[in-house]
Amino acid sequence: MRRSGESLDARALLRMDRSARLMERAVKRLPGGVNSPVRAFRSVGGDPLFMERGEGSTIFDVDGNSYVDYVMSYGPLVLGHAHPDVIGAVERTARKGTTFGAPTEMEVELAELVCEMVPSLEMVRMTNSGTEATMSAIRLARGFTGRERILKFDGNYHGHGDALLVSAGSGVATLGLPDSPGVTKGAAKDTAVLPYNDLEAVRGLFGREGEEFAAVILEPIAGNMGCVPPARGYLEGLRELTEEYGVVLIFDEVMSGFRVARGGAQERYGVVPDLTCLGKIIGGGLPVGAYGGKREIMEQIAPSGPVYQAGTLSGNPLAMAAGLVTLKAVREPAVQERLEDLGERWKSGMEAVASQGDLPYTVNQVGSMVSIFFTEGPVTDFASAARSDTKAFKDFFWHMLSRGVYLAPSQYEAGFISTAHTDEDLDKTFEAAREWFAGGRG
Ligand code: KE4
Repeated sequence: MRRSGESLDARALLRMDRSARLMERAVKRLPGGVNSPVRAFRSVGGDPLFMERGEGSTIFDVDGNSYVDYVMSYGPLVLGHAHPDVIGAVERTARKGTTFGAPTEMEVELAELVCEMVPSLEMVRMTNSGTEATMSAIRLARGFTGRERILKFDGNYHGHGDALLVSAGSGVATLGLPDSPGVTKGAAKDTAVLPYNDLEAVRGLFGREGEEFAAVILEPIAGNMGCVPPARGYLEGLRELTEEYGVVLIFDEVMSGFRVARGGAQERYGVVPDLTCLGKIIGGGLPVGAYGGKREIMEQIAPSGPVYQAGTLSGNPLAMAAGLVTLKAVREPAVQERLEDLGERWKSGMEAVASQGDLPYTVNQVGSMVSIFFTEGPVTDFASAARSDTKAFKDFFWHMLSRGVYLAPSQYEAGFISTAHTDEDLDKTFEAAREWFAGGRG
């Protein structure tokens, strides 16, 4: 049987000295050496790789190692790294100036395009991150309804806004910090948390206290406990309950938006929320978030209404240019079909090799969002995801990395496939995984 120390052997196969030297410097000036916690490899051990460049589906670290990349910056790079059309648009735009603090035509163009693509959007406001989008949507829902309480779901992550950093998924779950220090009782007291995919729990809460709630916010396809699809009827049920109690339904599609259908999960499942939060793909790799929805709600946002929200670089030309190129590409049916096909092939190929091993596994996939969990299925919520054998995941992660396949360094992150991923990339992935499963551990 393979020992848990196996990953040390796998690590030994990687030349990492430049990364190691950079990490020594980084930790002196950056908390944990990184600008976002999940990048620090804390849940898989060891130090992170420092990356030099990306090209298509491949990422290259500073020691000259290359990898098939399934992190893809945690979702934005749906067309792959350094897509020539995106880079060209950013270069051309930058030559005319990078920011003006004044409206520009491209902001109108991107707003029109996003409203054309996403069923719930009549109006939209650009921000600089998904966190800004969700925290603004929450404030807007509270301002619009005059109510204060919000409902979120365990294992869902909506960025690091105080009201939403309560039993979050993603980095917080990975770090095992159910509630971050610094989030005050006052900020958290109005946030209720229920298990994901449990409609009866919502029905019960709302039956007792529904009129107190301003909003329900959820990932319509969860990606921050690993990839977990909505249970049949779950989204429809939430739509009915929120309508019954006058609660704003917010889909956080920062991850699923434009990826699982051109109009995101709301198009895929045919359930239209009142507000939608977007990020990642909408910026094509540059910092963009957005929130939008029904006109009567969005017109409450300053300066047309009293709910304040602002941002120096919101809608900046470089991000708009990258977003426009990216969304014009992903709105094409052929692109969506390719993403769907790649995701399905990844699932079936990974299941085929995992079935050769003796470790329990579950592969979840929606479009080009994928995850393998080392636990008996089904994985339908955070409790079932958290039953995964994270030691096995750690071992798997380092084995795959040493074979040139870069998975997210956490069981609780989804994998992302881009249009740049090839048959060779998938074959390399399956071959590396086959080796691990056949090694007696998996
Ligand atoms: P940002 O503030 O990181 O742009 O977006 C926050 C956010 C909001 N909603 C959802 C559904 C998200 O997945 C995210 C951010 N996702 C993580 C990955 N799980 C970003 C990676 C990181 O934190 O470094």
